[in-house]
Amino acid sequence: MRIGITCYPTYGGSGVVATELGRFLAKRGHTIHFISYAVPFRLAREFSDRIFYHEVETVDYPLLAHQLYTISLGAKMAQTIKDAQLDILHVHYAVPHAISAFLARSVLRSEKVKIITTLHGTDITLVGRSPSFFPIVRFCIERSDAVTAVSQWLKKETVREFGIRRRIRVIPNFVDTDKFRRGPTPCKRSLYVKPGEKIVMHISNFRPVKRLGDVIRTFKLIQGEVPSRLLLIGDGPDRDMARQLARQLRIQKRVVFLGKQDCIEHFLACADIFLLPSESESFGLAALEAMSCGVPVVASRLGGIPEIVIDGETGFLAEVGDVEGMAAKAIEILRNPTLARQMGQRARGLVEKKFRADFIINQYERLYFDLLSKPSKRPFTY
Ligand code: GMT
Repeated sequence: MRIGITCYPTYGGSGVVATELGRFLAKRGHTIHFISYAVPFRLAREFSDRIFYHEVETVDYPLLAHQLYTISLGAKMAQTIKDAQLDILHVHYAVPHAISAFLARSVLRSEKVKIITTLHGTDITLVGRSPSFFPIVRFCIERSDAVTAVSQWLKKETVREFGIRRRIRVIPNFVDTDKFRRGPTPCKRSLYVKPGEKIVMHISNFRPVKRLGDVIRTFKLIQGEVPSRLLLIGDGPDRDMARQLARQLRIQKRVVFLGKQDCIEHFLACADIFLLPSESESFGLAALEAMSCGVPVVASRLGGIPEIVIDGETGFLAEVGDVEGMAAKAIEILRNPTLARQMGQRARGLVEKKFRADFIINQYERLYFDLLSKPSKRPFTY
């Protein structure tokens, strides 16, 4: 198949999932055309003669106060559908990608290319829900040939918020279990901790929704009981607040800010515990990546997280903002090597069973083949 993929190319779970999907599909012999404004970051070091990248050009003109990305993307999609004879155009994150895809197909006046929209979370729960976007997002969900959501929770939210009646398939996110595992990646604990100290880790885009302050406060309690250091990977608006808080709590020497990192598997393979105290999370890809590396996760009980972190089995869940509860659970794991090992093994086992790449890629591939085998329901009617 000739498959177009559009995603946000910078750091973020939806871009990671879209890029990995493209990589794995290319390995299966499909031709992949990424359409975006930059090379997706996990693709930058990849070579494949089956993967192409089409850069969206924006128009700069004094009259245009705002960049017309939705239109520019639609134009590039239309051109790529035509030139590369795409069978499938799979967009990740509805806003504005699904809108641009619809525009592209309308311009071409053809329903030959099938549009698949994968909902990732805030495209529904935050951006898509805003009153001005709501009707257009609902329209695009309804007009896509197929819609998938990354968790059962997100599917329910979409149906509830948008009153959607059409079918939404749940295809969860996945992880490359060969890359994300304890064994092969160099684990340089000595770079960050002294012998006997534990590594507590958090990876995110440091936006308020991730509750970085809770990560710091939880760690303050943990390090009071268990010799440990907190490794923070990522960057974003709450970085300075987190530094300041660490100073205020007098733990700044125990908190290491590692900034944005491309090869997070190298770090996760060293971690003893992963914290994800978010106040909204449709899935929580970073938690899945940690689990794939055999790391127990302590996280908020909300959104799609309970679909991957099984409370008491692969980690622990607590209510949002329950810093004491999360710290107590983390301390319980860190003090008990047997529990930590068992939870890590079960986490890895769950990922291998339900979230490994080949298993999920099969589901997307089957969906594409299904759509292509069915004739268009209606003649062109826009
Ligand atoms: O948080 C965002 O808005 C970014 C977005 C993304 O593009 O990565 O994250 C969402 O999609 C991820 C990949 O499916 C999920 O793992 C995240 O849970 C989800 N974020 C939220 O729901 C807040």
